[in-house]
Amino acid sequence: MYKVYGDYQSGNCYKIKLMLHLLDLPYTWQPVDILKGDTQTPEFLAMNPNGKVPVLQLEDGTCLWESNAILNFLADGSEFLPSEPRLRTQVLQWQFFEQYSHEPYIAVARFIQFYLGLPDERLEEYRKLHKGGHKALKVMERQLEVTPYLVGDQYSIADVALYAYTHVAHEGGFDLAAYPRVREWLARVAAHPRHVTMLG
Ligand SMILES: N[C@@H](CCC(=O)N[C@@H](CS)C(=O)NCC(=O)O)C(=O)O
Repeated sequence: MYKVYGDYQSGNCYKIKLMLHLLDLPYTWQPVDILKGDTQTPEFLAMNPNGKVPVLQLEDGTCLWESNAILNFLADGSEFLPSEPRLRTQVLQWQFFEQYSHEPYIAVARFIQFYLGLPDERLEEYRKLHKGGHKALKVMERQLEVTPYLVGDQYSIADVALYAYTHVAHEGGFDLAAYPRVREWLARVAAHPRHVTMLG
């Protein structure tokens, strides 16, 4: 059985939980308190030298880290990861986009607002993050005007990766009113019969 080290409120950790539910795989969850420094202990750093959740521990003790890498491991051979090289590359394309052009803006703005309570000294940074976050949402909106999921007609781990922080973007102060296709896509993803919510 898999063991996940994670924070329930973290979108990066939620990706793993959602994937395990979509694949109907059993797992245990070990809560990790980021704000208390649980990710910086020698024991945790032995599992992930980068000191971040999520970590997926396999039965043989191997620890995998980086949320999107873990998604690729779990989804291998399933309907959520196409084997055809062009489609598989498009899945990776959206996952790299998520880590470089989406998460650093939307997740960090959410961290400042939701975890830290929007302290004055981070307001300027928060406003700058909004510019980058809206740019990422526009890129998604344009793709979702053309296809129901980020890679064509099939729900894939590209959607799992981007759903995680987009569905809680409002907790970082992002209004999705201007992104109707993104909102329809959020509802489409949430309608999957094995969908699980972040805190569910
Ligand atoms: N690129 C990493 C990012 C992981 C990450 O930023 N995790 C945060 C929680 S969302 C964390 O563990 N922060 C604690 C710390 O940096 O000490 C991934 O996708 O897994």
